[in-house]
Amino acid sequence: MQVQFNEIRTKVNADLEIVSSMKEIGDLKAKYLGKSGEITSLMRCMKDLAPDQRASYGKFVNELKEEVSLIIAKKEEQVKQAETLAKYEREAVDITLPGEEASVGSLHPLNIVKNKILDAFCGMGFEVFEGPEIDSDYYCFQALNIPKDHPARDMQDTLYISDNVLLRPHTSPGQVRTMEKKQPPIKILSPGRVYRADDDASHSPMFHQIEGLVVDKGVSLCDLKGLLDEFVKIMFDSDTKTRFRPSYFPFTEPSVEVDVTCCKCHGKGCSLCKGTGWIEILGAGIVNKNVLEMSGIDSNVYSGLAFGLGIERITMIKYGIPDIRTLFESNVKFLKQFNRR
Ligand code: FA5
Repeated sequence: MQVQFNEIRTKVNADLEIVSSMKEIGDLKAKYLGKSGEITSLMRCMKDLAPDQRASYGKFVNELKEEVSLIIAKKEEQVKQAETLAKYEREAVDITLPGEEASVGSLHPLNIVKNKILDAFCGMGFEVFEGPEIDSDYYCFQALNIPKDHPARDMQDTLYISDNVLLRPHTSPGQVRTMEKKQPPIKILSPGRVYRADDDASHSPMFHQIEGLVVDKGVSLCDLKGLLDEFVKIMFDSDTKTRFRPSYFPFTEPSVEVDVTCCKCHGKGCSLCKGTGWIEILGAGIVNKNVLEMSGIDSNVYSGLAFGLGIERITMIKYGIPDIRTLFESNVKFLKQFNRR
């Protein structure tokens, strides 16, 4: 009996020499201590022994069982530690390595400038109203004091869908739609895409405008000048000046075109401003009384100012972009320059 027990001891020790994983420890436990393990089977043999031998046999088997359990548990602890250590080494991170930079997108320059313009005017109490891009002849022209066959229609190369439906050539219909819905005081901005049959380095068939409209009692050209002076100081440098030049728009009377001192040469004259020191940024004026009346506003009580600016034009001036088409080419190298990180 002792010989058999010693054989098992030797076998267990030999097996333990070569195990190196928790899985193998599990297999070893099953082999000796499991339901049909070798030591468990020894226990089962007890019933075949003579009654007087059973007690001492049982004692020996139990001692063997305890001994084997102990040495397996000891080895189990060692293997567990070794496995944990190996896992830590496998998962170790070298925190001295430089990090991998995630590539982050950025706003398109036109959106950066649009947001800046909206922020500037919203800070002065303007609300935003967006009109439709496909609009009627009435809103784009007639209600703006441009009847059918009026020569001023040639000022914009309009893209017609049918006789009365067109892609809006400017955001000025936003003035009419607002005045029809709202009585003064009115102070709105109407941004959006506009379309014209126009295509060269400074003109695009699709571009963006922002219309501004203020209607209240006693609104004058002085208010327009003050408002736009403040706007260009926010948009460009604080020493940027504005200049009003007489112009013509059927929906404003008087009408002006507004220039700012060139942001590249600060008024001295350079290639960007073609030597004049000034760059035109928008059209504006005092809302024509006919337009107020057609939209249901009493022109004897109220007056208004309006302006319309091109976002592409301001973006090109601000960032020194010579060709408008660059803004629509989706060239990632160009667009990455506007990543503000
Ligand atoms: C107008 O569109 C008037 N509705 C503006 C206005 C509003 C005047 C309210 C008075 C009162 P104009 O056609 O000049 O005006 O266009 C305004 C601006 O749009 C221009 O200063 C220019 O910056 C921009 N613009 C005009 N055509 C194009 C084009 N094809 N591509 C890019 N920008 C353009």
